[in-house]
Amino acid sequence: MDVDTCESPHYFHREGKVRMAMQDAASFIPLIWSETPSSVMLERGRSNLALMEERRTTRHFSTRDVAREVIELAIRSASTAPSGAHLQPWTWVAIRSADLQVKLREAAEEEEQKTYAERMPEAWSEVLEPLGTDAVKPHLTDAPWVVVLFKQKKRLRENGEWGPTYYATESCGIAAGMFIQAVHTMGLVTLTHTPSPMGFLRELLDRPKHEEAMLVMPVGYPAEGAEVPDIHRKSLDEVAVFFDEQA
Ligand code: IYR
Repeated sequence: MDVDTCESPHYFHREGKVRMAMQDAASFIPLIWSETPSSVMLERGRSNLALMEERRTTRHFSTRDVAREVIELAIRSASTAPSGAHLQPWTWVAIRSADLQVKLREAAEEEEQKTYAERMPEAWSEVLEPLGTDAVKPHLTDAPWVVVLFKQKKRLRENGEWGPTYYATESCGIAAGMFIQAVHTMGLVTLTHTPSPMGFLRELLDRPKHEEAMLVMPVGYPAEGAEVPDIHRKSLDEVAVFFDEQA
């Protein structure tokens, strides 16, 4: 998938001329870009890696409040993500409401209890067990904020008809990653929670039918004494293959 090129109007060549193939094409402006010296490039890359290596998913959240602007900044950062045909097929529902968080937790736990007790095959539970996950979700009521990411499966066209969105799962996945990075950069923690099934979220949060909940992310400070599983990340050799003529 090349979501970035989808942001450009599609061009085609005919009789030596380049023509627009799309109606209402966006106009073009110069790319704002200035060269980063290679020493600075590496320095930034290394410090970004060091920062991201410190990111951990914890299940233990403090009830300490977080300013709304922090959440707005994370959502705005995430929403700079590339997306299929630049349709930006996401809706972020940000919740700081004890009442709604209790409702959300109760509904999520109800589904999760069935999942953990009845729906989860052994091949799944054996990989979850070391991570200590279970159907009890205190982080949904402890964290000051819960952000729910909805994927827009359709869009309303100018002619009033519904059309599809494209690569919406990939687009929202990229945006979620950027949200997680923004939260971590600001010194807070989040947890990617995927209640399954999560259809109840559409009704609870009053979202339209063409939107589908994808991720539930409590955001806040870690609790004092918060713990994380003692797990390690794969090395570069384990995750990457290079075809590099200069090596
Ligand atoms: N949705 C459940 C189960 C779960 C599944 C995976 I894959 C995880 O990495 C963690 C949990 C839950 O949120 O508990």
